[in-house]
Amino acid sequence: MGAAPDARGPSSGVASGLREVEGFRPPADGRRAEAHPEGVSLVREKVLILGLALLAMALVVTLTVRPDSRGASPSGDLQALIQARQLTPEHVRAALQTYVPPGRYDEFLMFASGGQSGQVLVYGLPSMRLLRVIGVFTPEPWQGYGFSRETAGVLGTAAGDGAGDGSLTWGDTHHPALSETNGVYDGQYLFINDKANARVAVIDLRDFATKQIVRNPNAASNHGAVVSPNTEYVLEATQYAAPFPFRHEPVTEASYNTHFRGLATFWKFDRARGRIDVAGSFQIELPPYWQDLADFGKLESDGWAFMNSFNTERAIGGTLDGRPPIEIGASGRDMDYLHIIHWRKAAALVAQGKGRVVNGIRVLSLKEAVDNGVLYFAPQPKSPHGNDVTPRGDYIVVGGKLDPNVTVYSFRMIQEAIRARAFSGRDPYGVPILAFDRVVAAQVKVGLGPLHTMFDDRGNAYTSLFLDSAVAKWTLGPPYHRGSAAWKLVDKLPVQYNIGHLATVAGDTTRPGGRYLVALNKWSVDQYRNVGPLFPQNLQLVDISGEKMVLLSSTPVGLAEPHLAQIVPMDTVKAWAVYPEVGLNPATMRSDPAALKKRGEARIVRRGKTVEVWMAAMRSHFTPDRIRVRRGDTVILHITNIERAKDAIHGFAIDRHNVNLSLEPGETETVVFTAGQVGTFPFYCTEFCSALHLEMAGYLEVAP
Ligand code: K7E
Ligand code: CUA
Repeated sequence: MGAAPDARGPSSGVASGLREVEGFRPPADGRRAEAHPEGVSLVREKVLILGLALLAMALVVTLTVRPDSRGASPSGDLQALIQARQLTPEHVRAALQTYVPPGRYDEFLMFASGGQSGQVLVYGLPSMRLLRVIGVFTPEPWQGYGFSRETAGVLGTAAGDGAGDGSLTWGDTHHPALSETNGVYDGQYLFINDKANARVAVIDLRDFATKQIVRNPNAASNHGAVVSPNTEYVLEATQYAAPFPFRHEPVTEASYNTHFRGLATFWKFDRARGRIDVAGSFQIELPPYWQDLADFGKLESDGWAFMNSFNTERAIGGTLDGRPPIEIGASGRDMDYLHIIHWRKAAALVAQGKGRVVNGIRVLSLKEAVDNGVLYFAPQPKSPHGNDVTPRGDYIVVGGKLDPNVTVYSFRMIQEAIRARAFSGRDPYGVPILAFDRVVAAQVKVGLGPLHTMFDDRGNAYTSLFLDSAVAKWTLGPPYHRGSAAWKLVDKLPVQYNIGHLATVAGDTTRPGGRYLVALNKWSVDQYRNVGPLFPQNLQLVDISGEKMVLLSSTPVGLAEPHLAQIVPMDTVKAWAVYPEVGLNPATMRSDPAALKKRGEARIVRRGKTVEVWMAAMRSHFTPDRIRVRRGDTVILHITNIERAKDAIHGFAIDRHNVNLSLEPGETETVVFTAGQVGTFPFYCTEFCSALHLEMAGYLEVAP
C-alpha cells in the first residue's frame, strides 16, 4: 500500500516557512475535499483507482471478522460502508489500529497539560479518548475542586504577598512531569508548572487529585517542571527575567542588567509525604537571560541538568519609543547559551550552608555557582527552544527555532572541555563559555523550526518542526547507530499544523517504548468544521512502529492549548477505584478525624455561633437532611460518602451558596461558610446516582 501523504513539499528558508504558516499547505489526505468542490471529484477518482486495493482490504477484513449471527458475510456491507464514507485503505487500516471496542481499555495513558485552562488532560491511547480532566490551578466544579476547605486551601495561592487570598483563579500549564524511579516513570505523582504565576503543582496519581501548589517566592514566571531520575528534585526554570529578589525596578538597560535575574529552582520532593519540601529546596541565581526548557541528566549525565536560554541579547523592547520589539532585539545574536548545571554539587554546597536565604529559600549566587564549578555555558544556535537528553544520558539535543539543524551536545565532550578549561570566553556575568566545537557531537539538518525532541526504543529521535508543520525522524549517533547510519534524517511526516511539542511512549525516560507518537499541533485551520473563530488545537496520533511514520488519527482539543504530554503504559499507574477506607481525607490521604464511619454517627452540634454538622451521604439520602441555623452563624459541614461501590459518587450543592462538592466513595470533605442570607435553601446531590437521585436532597434553614 502506497501510503505516502503528498504534502511533504520542499520549502526553503525561514521566510518561506513563515509564508506557509500563514498560507497553509494542503492537508495530507484530501480531507480538504469537503470544503473545496473540485476536490470531491478528485477523491472519487482516487476511490475508483483504489478499488482493487479496497477489495483486498475487504477480503482481509472478512477473513478476520467473524460472520454475524445470521451467518452472512459482512464483506459486502463493509465494502459499501468504506465506499460510502470515501475511505482509503490507509484510513481503514488506521481506524482498525485505533478503534477500541466498548468495554475494552486503551493500552496507554497520556498526560497532557491543559494550557490556559490550568488543568491536566488525561487521554487513552490509541483511541485518544479523553478519560479525565484534573483541576490544578483553576477551580473545577465537577470535581468540586476549589470549593471544599481543603481544595480551596490547595488552590488559594495568593496573587500578591498575602497568603491564600484566592485571587489567582487560573494557571498556564505547560509541562507535565511524571515521577521517576531510576529514570523510568513510576506512575506515582505528576508535577506541572504554571508559567503565568511561577507555580508548580503536585498531583497524586492514586486519586488523580492535586495535593499541593507551591509558588516561587523569587520568580515572576516559569517555564516547565522536570524531575530528576529519582524525583529528588523538580526543576523549575524562570522564563522572563525579573528583578531579584522580586520587587519593582524600572525596565531600562542599566537597571535590567543590574537588578534583573533568572533562577533555576530545585524543589525538593519528599516522596514519603508526597509533597514538595520548600525548606529543603534551593535556587541558583542566573544572568537575566530568558531561561527556557530544562532537562535533567540521567545515567551517564546523572547529577547534571541542562537548560536553554534565549534573549541573551537582553532586549527589553520599547516599541512606543521607536525601539525594536523584543522579538527583533532577542534574535540579534547567532548564539544563545545552553546552561550546564552541576546540580548535585549545588545541592551539596547548599547543604554546607552556602548561599543565602531569600524569602524562605536558599539561593546560591551566580558567583558561588561559577566559582564552585556549578554553572557553565555552551553556545547554542538561534532562538533555542527544545532541550532534551537522550535515553542513555549521553547527548543533549537542542532545537533552535530559527536554525534548520538540531544541535547535539555530547556529555562526555562537555566533561572533557570542562576539565581542559576549553573556554571560548565568559559572558558579562563571568560564566565560562565552553568552546562550541569542543562540545558539539553533531548537527543534523531536520527542517524548519525544530523545537522539541523525544526518542524511541530503537535509537531514533523525533523532532517537531513548527515552521515545516512536520515531524522529523532521525537517527542518533554511537552507540545507538554507527557509521553512515548515524546522525541521519530518515523520515518526515507532515502534520496539521504547526506542531509544538510531541510525545512518544516514555520518550523522555531511560527506557522509551516506541509504538506511538502524538503531535501536539497549535493550529487546526481546516481540519475541523469551525465552531466560531476560536479554533481547537489538534492532537494527531502517529504510528512509529515501522520505518515510516504513519498518521493514524486527529483529535481536536476544544478547551485550551496543551503544550507537552507524557505517555505511559496503562498499568504503570495504579489508581484507586474507591478510597481505601471510609472517611479518608484526600488532602492528607489519611483518616479524617471528622469522618463518619457509619450513618448512625451523623449529628449536628451548636457551639455559640458555630454550627458543626457531621453528615453521611449514601444512596439516596443525606443524614441529616435538615439543618437549621441563624443568620451570621458559621456553618461547618463534614460530609462522608460511606459507599463502597465503584462509581457511587455523590455531589453536594447548596442553592445560592457557591457550595459544590464531589464525594467519591469513602471520601470525607469539609466545607465552611457563613450563613449570610436569610432563607430556606434546598441542598441536593448533583450526581445522578440512583433512580431516586432527585430525592437525594434536604433543606438548610437560615433564620433571621
Ligand atoms: Cu514549546 Cu511552553 Cu514547552 Cu509550548 S513550550 S510548545
Ligand atoms: Cu447521590 Cu444523586
